[in-house]
Amino acid sequence: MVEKILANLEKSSCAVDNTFLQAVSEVLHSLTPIVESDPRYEMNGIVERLVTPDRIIQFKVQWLDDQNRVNINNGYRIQFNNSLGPYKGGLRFHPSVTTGVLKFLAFEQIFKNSLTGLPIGGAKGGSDFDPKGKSDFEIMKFCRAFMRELHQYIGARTDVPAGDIGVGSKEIGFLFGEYKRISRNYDGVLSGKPYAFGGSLMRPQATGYGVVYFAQEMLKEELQETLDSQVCCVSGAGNVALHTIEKLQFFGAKVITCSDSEGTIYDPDGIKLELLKSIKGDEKRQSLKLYKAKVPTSVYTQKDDYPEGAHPVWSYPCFAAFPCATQNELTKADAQSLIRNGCIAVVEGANMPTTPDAIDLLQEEGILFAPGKASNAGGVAVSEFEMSQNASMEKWDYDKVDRKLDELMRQIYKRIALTAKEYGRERNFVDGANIAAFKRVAEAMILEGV
Ligand code: NDP
Ligand code: 2IT
Repeated sequence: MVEKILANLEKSSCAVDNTFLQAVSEVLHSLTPIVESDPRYEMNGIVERLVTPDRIIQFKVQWLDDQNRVNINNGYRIQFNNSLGPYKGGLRFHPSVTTGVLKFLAFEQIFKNSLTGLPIGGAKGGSDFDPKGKSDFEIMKFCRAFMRELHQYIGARTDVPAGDIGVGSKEIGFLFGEYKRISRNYDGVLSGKPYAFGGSLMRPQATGYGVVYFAQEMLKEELQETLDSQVCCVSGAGNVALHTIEKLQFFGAKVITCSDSEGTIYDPDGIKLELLKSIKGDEKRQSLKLYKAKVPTSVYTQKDDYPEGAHPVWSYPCFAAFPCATQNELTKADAQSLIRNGCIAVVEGANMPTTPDAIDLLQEEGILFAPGKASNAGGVAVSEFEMSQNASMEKWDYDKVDRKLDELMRQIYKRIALTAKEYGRERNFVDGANIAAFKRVAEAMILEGV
């Protein structure tokens, strides 16, 4: 049945849907045994319903740049599934954004949100707008124009967007300001807001910290290992990467790499986080060349000089690797390089950063592999905590959010490890995550009827 659904989907899809088909294919292959073991899933059309978005919203965003020239971008919101709660998921502003990319991200979000155990459905949105190189004023004008269209589709109990690539608390602040002006509602319609007006403490840190809490639990339970004194490689230099590096360093690890879309830094003495933050933090989005200029002993490799098919960020001996930039950034060649260099765990901070053939290879070689929908779920979980605080007009302190995040990441690890074991797939955390997430969503879909 699963093969038939996948074939139908492939037939009805176009080239921009590649990443969506990749995500669906991985999930459906994990689900084959469970779907075929329970006739209720077929009777209720659960798999077909689950791979079809509830709605795809597309709109035009027109705005004036600093020279008063007219600019036009596409805006999107994909509301994929709200069986477990209001649609929830980030907004991505990046030139590579298409409906295909957002469908993959929204589909993955359903499963991630299910794994948190919290009442949130799956969605994603964004635009092909590129915030890089734009003035704050231009970003503000774009965000206002984007929200003029988006506001009618979202609401604190309907759909709650947040950040993703190219969208941090600066952009969320501008978007929230415009929503408030239009609706006159001061409700939690977006998460990841600045702390000054309803944001949760620790939301900026949550995804990266959660990744490391997950890694710590997995390493302890599976290998009786800790991160202390271990060498780690991280890719990316944005929100998720910076906070992953911060927490890894807190636990005593030595992080030797980071990257952006233009190049890679290798610092054998360990990444200087304060310097990196001064270049990349708070949506500054400057070049990593500035890091090399300040740390002459580091190595900067420009993208044009990368070897064919392999990324230098994964070419150094390390204990664990944390891909935190973007989808399909860690290929089979990179996996081979990590294995050769003694890596024992790959923990995804980004969404689907590892290609399917790389995952297969890592798993065959017994490397612990944590899929992003489990290991990066801390961001959306703290978003849900922010929704809770906004709804009850409360403010939780830093320690409370941190404790709850740590506990939640441990629970996700336990849930997927147990599920994998239960279905005879011990240590296959991809199958464990997909099956555990599916069961919760499918049950809700059956109970609510068609
Ligand atoms: P940011 O925009 O803060 O940072 C993205 C980083 O990845 C930047 O260093 C960027 O480089 C690099 N990057 C982006 N696109 C590419 C590309 N095509 N090739 C190479 N490098 C690229 O985003 P986040 O840190 O928020 O997001 C990173 C990943 O984590 C994404 O996959 C996102 O979906 C996922 N994620 C984010 C969450 C969050 O809470 N923010 C939650 C869960 C997952 P440059 O600066 O040059 O553009
Ligand atoms: O991919 C993700 O989980 C996010 N970008 C965060 C989503 C959210 O609603 O906080």
